[in-house]
Amino acid sequence: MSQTSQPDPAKLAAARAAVALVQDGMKLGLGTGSTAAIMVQVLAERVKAEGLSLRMAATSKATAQQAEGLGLKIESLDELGWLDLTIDGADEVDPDLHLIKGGGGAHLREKVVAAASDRMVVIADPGKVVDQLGAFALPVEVLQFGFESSRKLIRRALHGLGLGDHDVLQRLRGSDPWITDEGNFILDLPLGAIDDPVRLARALSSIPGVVEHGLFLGMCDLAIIGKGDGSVVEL
Ligand code: ABF
Repeated sequence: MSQTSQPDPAKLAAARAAVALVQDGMKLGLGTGSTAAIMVQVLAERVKAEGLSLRMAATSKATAQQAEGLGLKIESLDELGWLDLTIDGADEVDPDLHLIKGGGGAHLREKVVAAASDRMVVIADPGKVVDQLGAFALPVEVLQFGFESSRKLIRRALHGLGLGDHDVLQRLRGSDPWITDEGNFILDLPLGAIDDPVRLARALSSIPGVVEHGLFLGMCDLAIIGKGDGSVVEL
């Protein structure tokens, strides 16, 4: 694998195991984040070595740029219509394969692509496996329009769920607001622990101005957890 710096062995192991699931002729969704980036590189090497014929959509401009730089042709999700398999990273994976995603700021397109796929496979290092979601601050993508009122409504919803008063932090890139590929802002919710992710997801989705949250519930079909010795565990 031609990389200036050696990739994390656990992430590489997970990426390789996921790429092994790719069959010639598939329509693929390519995820976002550092683990997904390793997967894209491994996939590009396999495509070149085996002459695979694939059609691919990306979950972010960053992934599209990386893939095209590696010689992979990226099409829009609309051109592909429906996908056979999406391979993506995650910030947290719980025993029910519920996920928190969005640390990379791409969870809106990631969720749309995953939902348009027959199968979603998550690739991660062991640090992402948790007993309960929530230690990772939950990302929520919100419109720029009415941003402060959305923030207040989110705080009110959390309080109404009995989660108490929580910070709702605007994500910054340096000193500027983080702007997603869709031109929206991101708020991060450091909840600590999420007892009822289904109820929380429903509450957040009902708030005007909230575009998408990072709870992926019932969407992940398989989680491949890489280990430092190059082996993997499937959840
Ligand atoms: C992306 O990958 C994001 O949704 C998620 O936050 C991130 C995980 O990043 P990494 O693989 O770099 O740990 O899917």
